[in-house]
Amino acid sequence: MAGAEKGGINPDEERIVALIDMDCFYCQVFCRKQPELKGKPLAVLQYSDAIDGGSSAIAVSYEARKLGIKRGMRKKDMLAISPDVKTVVMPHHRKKADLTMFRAASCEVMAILAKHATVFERASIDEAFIDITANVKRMIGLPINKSKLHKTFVAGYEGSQEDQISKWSDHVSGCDHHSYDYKITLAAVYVNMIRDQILSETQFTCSAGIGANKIVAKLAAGTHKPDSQTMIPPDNIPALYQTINFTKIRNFGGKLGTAMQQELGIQWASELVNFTLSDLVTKYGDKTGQWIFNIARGIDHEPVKHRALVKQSACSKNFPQGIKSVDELNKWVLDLAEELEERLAFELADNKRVATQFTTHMRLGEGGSTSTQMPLVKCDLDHLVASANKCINKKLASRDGSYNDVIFMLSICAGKFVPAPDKNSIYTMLRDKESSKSNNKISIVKKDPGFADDVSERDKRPTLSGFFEKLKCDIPSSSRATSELSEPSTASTVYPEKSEECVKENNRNSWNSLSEEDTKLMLQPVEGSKTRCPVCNKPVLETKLAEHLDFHTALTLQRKIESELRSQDSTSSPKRKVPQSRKGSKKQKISAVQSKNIASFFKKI
Ligand code: TTP
Repeated sequence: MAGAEKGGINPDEERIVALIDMDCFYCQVFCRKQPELKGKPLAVLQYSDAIDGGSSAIAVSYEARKLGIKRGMRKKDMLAISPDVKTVVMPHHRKKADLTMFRAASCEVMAILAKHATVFERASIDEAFIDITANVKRMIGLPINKSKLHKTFVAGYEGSQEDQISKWSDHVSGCDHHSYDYKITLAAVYVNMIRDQILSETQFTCSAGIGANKIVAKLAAGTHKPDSQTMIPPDNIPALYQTINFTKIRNFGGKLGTAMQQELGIQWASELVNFTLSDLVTKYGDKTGQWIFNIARGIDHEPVKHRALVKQSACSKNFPQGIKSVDELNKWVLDLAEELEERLAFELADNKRVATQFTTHMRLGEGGSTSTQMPLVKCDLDHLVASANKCINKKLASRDGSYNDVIFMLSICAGKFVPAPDKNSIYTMLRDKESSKSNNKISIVKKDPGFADDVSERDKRPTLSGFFEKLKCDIPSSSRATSELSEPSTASTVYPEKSEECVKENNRNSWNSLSEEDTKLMLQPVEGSKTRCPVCNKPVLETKLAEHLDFHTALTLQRKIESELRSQDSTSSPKRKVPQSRKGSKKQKISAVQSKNIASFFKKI
């Protein structure tokens, strides 16, 4: 099988993928705002020195890198290396880094990328994969013009950039137009054009990797930075692998990579090929073993997924000294929830979608890192605060009502976005009606003595069942349970320790600056993409969720009608015998109501 896919190409599924990665992104955004910084050694600090005596760099310009300045260095250490280093401090809002300026800049770039690729997958605030197979297909037949391959390198080749392109052009001139080497060269020309456009429209430089799949494109992108691109012809993958530490391969950076380092005793990507499929399957199981075996040969079947919008919105805060009191925790829960609510409001207004899942991540003193998930019924402040408290209490409240651990990092996150239900749907109407009755009172965790809050008190908020209760109708227990904010479930206890991961996730956000046309393009639902219904937790096509929620509402109405009919029945004299024929007519009446008013109207999904 591997032979059939030699060099990372599956003959049935030939793709050309590029990873576009902005160069020292935050530095470039600052330089555009303050042009006097351009070309200078520059570092972006997390905090000003007044806030944190020795704040460290989160982004470093290439001029500063040449001097030996690295990300994570403290300001005083950088100045000791070179007094010429300029520093700027991240903007702050609510005592947290404010990413608005960077998100807006990211949107400008992503909008250009989305226009030029058949499939576009945003990977982080400054990175995106694009599948340009179809774009390249349209170019087949064009002659290769060396001048269009400026700033382009060929992985596996040595020498200057000009030498590499000269050698490669000679090779490609002998290839036919169906060969992958010819097509990847067209792709390099195309990506150069996109990078030029990004530069002229935004003033930002970026780097790119071009290859047969996401894994090799990502590896290639990192080999020549800044403002350059690298193509990786399939036959050159073994040569590239000889120069790359295997932990640099996507997904090998974490626990799996560490375990592999210990168990396989390898350092370079090229060494992976020494292990047989059965070795790898025995050590890592069928799926992971096969996957590693493929990666060793440059094979990766994962397609570029259509994802123009962020997967989730997260707001987080580190507490180096730990949260000291319940008041402090209350304050931060409220602050984070307010920020998240703002972002979710943008998601609704700009992208016409709502989040249906809520996750809380915490880094604790003794409890390590922990993550709790629950369905999100509504994206307002009230629900966000209540959900966060529920998750926090579940983890931290001990029976005597005291803290049982210290929080060093708190992150709240809303995800599993689905298209916003239609304004005219029954679900939306009922939800809005119910919501208008909310007294907007936000209750947070109990003041004293600890976290053990009375959740039932705190969560006295209107729900769908509340709406029906007001109507004095019986809701069967099953529907009541599902229409209320469900109990959180612990999803996993694994959370990326690296703050980088949190920051990157946090960085991903809205698409305010896209044109209507771009937004439409990006909002095209992924064919067949499924989500879980926040009410019944069943998998549902994203595009059908609104309709599915209408079904739940209809079901509740149906039960209400049944219940009303039952109660009418029970209030009638028990002694009075109902003739058989009339009993039958009542059943018919119920079923007539069901079939005419509800069942026939809402299709079960
Ligand atoms: P990166 O793409 O990792 O780095 P970069 O763009 O600064 O530099 P390079 O040219 O090497 O790709 O991160 C993108 C931005 O994300 C970065 O400019 C600053 C921000 N960031 C943080 O805030 N904290 C972090 O720990 C990291 C890694 C990045």
